[in-house]
Amino acid sequence: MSSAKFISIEGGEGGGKTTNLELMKEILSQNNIPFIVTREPGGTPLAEELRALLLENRDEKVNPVAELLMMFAARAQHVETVIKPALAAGKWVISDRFTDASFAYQGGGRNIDWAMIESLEALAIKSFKPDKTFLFDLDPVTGMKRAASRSEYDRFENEQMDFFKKVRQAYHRRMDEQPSRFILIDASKPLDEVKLQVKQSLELIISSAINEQKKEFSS
Ligand code: Z5A
Repeated sequence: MSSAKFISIEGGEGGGKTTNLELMKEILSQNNIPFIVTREPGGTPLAEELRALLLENRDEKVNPVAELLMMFAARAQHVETVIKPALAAGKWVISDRFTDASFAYQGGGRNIDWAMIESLEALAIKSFKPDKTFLFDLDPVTGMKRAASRSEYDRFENEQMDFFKKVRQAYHRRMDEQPSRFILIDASKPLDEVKLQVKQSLELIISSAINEQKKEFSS
């Protein structure tokens, strides 16, 4: 059995996912761990097309359930054609967002019933989950200030502050429901401190994976 791990990174706007993803790649490379980096929505040609449809600003109001179904359509394709094959080949997978984002944005932000998302999760991906999830937690007012340096906002970034507050609460609800999977990162701290916490947490995951593998070999 492969001891490759599936790690997702989550959080609201400007929390530093992209910035810390680079650090995670460096640490895995230094430890000679084979890995792929992917993202949601997206990660396959079909899912990237769905991403473009989902993120672009449009005049037509997008129905929240239609949005949720598209997120899961992209995810089903992503899991079966990219994530599971990589793990089976012994490669670690780091995904910039995964199912927790659907609970946070569509459940929290768009008020879709939690149980409905759980049913869809079971149907689309059989509740397949990351081994560990880094949650970059940040007050959305600060997050939006950080993100403000970007030239154009996509359809999600154009939402109101109340939406982002609900997204943050929903991420916390998800973490409270599955505490052992989550690593909470206080993204309000200076970047050096955030990076140190990410480094220490990822190194722990790596050392426990190495121990798991040693046990498998010796049994
Ligand atoms: N979405 C959804 O609704 N449902 C779903 O199921 C899924 C997704 C999967 C695409 O996400 C959108 O899809 C997303 C949710 C929705 N929309 N939103 N919003 P995305 O991940 O592609 O886009 P994003 O959320 O906008 O992420 P981002 O732009 O990549 O942000 P980030 O990675 O968290 O931030 P960053 O680029 O690393 O940092 C922002 C700036 O802050 C940058 O200048 C950094 O240098 C700075 N920074 C970072 N950390 C610090 C600290 N600690 N101190 C000071 N400055 C910092």
